[in-house]
Amino acid sequence: MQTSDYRPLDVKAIREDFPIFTDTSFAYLDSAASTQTPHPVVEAMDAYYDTYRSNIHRGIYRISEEATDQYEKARQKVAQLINAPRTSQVVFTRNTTESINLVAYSWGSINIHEGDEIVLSELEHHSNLVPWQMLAQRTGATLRFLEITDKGLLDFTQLHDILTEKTKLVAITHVSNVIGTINPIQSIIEAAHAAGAKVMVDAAQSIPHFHVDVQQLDCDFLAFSGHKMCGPTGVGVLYGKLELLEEMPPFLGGGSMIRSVERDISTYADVPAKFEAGTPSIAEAIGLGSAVDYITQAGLASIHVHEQELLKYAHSQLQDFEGITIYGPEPHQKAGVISFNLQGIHPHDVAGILDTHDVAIRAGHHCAQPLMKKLDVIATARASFYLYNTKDDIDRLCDGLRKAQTIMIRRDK
Ligand code: C6P
Repeated sequence: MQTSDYRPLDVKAIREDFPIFTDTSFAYLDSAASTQTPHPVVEAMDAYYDTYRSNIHRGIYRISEEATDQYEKARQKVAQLINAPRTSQVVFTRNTTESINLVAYSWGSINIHEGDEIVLSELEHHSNLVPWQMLAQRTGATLRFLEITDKGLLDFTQLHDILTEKTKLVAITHVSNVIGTINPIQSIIEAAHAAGAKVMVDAAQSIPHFHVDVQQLDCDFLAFSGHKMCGPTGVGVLYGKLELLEEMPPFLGGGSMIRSVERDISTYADVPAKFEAGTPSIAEAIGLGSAVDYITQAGLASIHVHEQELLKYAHSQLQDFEGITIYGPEPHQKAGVISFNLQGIHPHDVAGILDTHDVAIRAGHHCAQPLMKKLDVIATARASFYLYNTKDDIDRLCDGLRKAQTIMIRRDK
């Protein structure tokens, strides 16, 4: 994790970039689901719609060339953000889910066979589980799971036993969206490679929060979503090693992904176009490029340190609540997420009462039902932080929780 660009965040100035925070009483604590959008990102998309809206990679006229140029610049910005060796290794998709499905269908169709094993962890979001279940069902491969300890950390002692010559892929989250655990991804990648397996990193909850360098990690694939990093919905990223992307068959067929088309057969374009069939999310990709500028200017090291402070503060405030269970590891072992339950109150009630207090959190299974089972709960309440959150937001969360306990305990009597 680089700290070279660290300087304290000017959170007051940052909040002014987000029109939604003009309402100063609103505590938005659900950025792990989707972040808010700063004004420069909306402006970048507005500029496309107002001044050069057109399709890309096909129009021989000025505004189409401008649109193509801005779309490709966004790709360059994303490549720089993750330190991809080449810009062409960045494929625009709709979201993390689509990126993972792309790999499961395309790479999986030529590399996974009956008897092969795919290693996942108990922390996975359904997006990094269901596509591999579907692949296993199609091919006769088997899924194996790295378990977590009582503290919510991966049980590293299992890693070397679970990785065998049968392991073809390790598909693992960098950061748990439920309990925030930051996995030791570099060590996992090294161990997987030593066993001859490829690694797919679900970086949906890491890329927005700290520096991730794909060359340093040496991961084979990495996926993330624009809407969790101040960008718009409808655009995501798949990074892949060039030789893997080149050998993979297309995922979707149609316009833009071809080199030539005959009546019965086609040849395909080079990467990334091979994986970007049809008209892509143009404004959204341009917006994502602007979001990359935004979080880079704030500084990813600064964002990480700020979130760590908020997490420590949240832990210190929440742990005093009667009947609270906080899930997952200590603040320094996780990214900006805190999951908890209050004894005797369903997390949906907690979230509903907090909403009447102008505090937005998420409650539910967080698209991680196997993890809920492991934690022996049906749901949790989850507060998550980003660069615009303050300790005041956490104080409001605590006030709302006190209110929830008062209401629900009174009702129970
Ligand atoms: N997690 C949350 O509230 P999409 O929906 O494709 O943009 O992202 C899917 C996804 C994949 N992996 C992880 C680790 C994630 O956290 C998410 C999205 C949101 O936790 C919405 S369920």
